[in-house]
Amino acid sequence: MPVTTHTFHIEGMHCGSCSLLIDDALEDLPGVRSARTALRQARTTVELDLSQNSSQDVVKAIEELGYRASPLL
Ligand SMILES: [Cu+2]
Repeated sequence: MPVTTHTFHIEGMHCGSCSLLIDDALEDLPGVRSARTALRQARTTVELDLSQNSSQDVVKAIEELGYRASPLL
């Protein structure tokens, strides 16, 4: 399955460490090719192979770190 780009809104980030923490956690997920988290925009953009993972798994991984996440269309 091709890699597609997904964007998520994130609530609860306070500093650059928050966005780096999220980048690292998402890049450890199977199927995630890259993650770019933007503190100021309160969002993350993930390149995801949907044959290996779903956008719901990305939300779950972010929420396990203590942030709130929701997919943006
Ligand atoms: Cu922080």
